[in-house]
Amino acid sequence: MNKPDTRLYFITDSTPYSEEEFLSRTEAALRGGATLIQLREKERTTREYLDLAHKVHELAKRYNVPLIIDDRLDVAIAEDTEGVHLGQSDLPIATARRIWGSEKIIGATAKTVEQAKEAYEQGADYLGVGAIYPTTTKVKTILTSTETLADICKAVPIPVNAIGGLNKDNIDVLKGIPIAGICAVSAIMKADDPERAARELSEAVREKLGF
Ligand code: TZP
Ligand code: MG
Repeated sequence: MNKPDTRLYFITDSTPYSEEEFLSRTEAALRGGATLIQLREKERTTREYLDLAHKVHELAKRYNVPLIIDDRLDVAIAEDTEGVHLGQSDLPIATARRIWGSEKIIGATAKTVEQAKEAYEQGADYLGVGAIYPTTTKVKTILTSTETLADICKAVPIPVNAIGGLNKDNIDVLKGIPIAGICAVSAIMKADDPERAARELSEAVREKLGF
């Protein structure tokens, strides 16, 4: 089992930015203390996704931060990233594990205890659970209660991350729930100063949630 450091899991959204601005914001997030990074692209061609994955991978390597590719095992394999993140309509976790082997990080989205247990049994290394709050990021999701989040943490022995609308001022609601970290897109990506935003979020997580 691979145990990535998911304390501050930064997920990208390149949508409104030029490539230069996107890469500069992404690097700022890495400088600010993101412990794990996911490249999340929904609109790009395979070739464009791969090209961007390569550029982000070069950056992430400099900061020793593992890169996870959202949705697309083929892109992850082609760039030889450290991992892939699969949702409920992507390749099954067991299939990805069979294809890519035991050394790579495979993450899964889970919104119920049943989905969480299934992903764990199929070989997922960590889970993303949410949305905890409504989000402005483009995503097909529903809200997940903090009770369900806590139940999922109890049900599986792998790291569980909370996701959805989280920022430094609203993570108190997660206190006492044994999550391994939080995921954030807009709180970092869309901040005036993404480096400071990542640093402050990382401090808030340490102070308020104790990790
Ligand atoms: N899955 C559930 S909520 C979400 C994803 C990918 C988006 C989270 O984005 P933000 O901007 O941190 O709310
Ligand atoms: Mg997906």
